Amino acid sequence: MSGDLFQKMAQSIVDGDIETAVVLANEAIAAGLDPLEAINNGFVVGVNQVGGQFSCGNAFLPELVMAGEAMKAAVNALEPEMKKRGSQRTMLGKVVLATVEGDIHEIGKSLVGTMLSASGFQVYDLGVDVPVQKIIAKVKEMDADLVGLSALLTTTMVKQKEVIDELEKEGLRKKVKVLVGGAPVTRDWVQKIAADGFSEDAIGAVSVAKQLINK
Ligand code: B1M
Repeated sequence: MSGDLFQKMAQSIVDGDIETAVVLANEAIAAGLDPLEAINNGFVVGVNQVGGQFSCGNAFLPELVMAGEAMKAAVNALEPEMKKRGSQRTMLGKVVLATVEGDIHEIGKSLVGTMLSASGFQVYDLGVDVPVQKIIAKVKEMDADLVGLSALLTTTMVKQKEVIDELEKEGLRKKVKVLVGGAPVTRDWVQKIAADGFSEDAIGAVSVAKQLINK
């Protein structure tokens, strides 16, 4: 039963069909499915398919855009349920989250933000295409414990390093932990830029964030 639903979810993203994606997301909630399972086994399968087609020239920007919009709508529909399931009372720490400058990919970053807040972190999400200085200013304003930086492009990953360099310059590096992620981010890269933590997905991001601030 859920196999069939997952397949339909993936197809709704491939078709860029926002309405169907939202209907299927709500069906998953009504059936008591774990929203993250719906995302990972259903919708993400579709978005990866479109990404693969795009990279080999069999799909074009409008298809990528529509798949992204449908994916965003599905994740938005599932978000309240994710928060409900993960709701916690204690405040674990303050997080400033952003997709780095030059990069407008927001779905993975927002998913990480949702999971962090559902797990008890106070998250300030600056959105996408965020300049280094804006991130640093927010860290200071919030007296943040952790900065989360998402980058989906090989060309924008370098901005993660720029944020780390700037934290160093401002004398904040020892106090503020840096968690990085996004499809092109590898362990080698994490070592190279001396980030504190890395995760391949949103669930992992929560446990790494907890470890980093000793919670
Ligand atoms: Co773009 N795009 N895109 N795109 N896009 C990719 C990333 C790409 C791999 C597609 C491809 O060619 N196969 C490719 C990058 C190639 C590269 O650099 N190596 C690419 C390209 C080239 C581009 C453009 C340059 C295309 C163009 O204009 N010619 C352009 C760039 C625009 C810009 O940013 N300046 C572009 C634009 C777009 C859209 C706007 C159309 C749309 C985004 C819509 C939106 O976000 N609102 C889009 C989409 C949808 C994709 C793909 C298909 C899907 C991304 C996604 O949402 N995945 C993507 C291919 C792919 O990844 N399969 C692709 C689902 C999401 C849940 O996963 O974001 O990986 P993800 O997040 C995961 C993990 O990575 C991790 O946890 C998340 C949850 O599990 N994670 C973190 C992410 N951030 C984290 C932070 C953490 C920890 C973990 O700590 C802080």
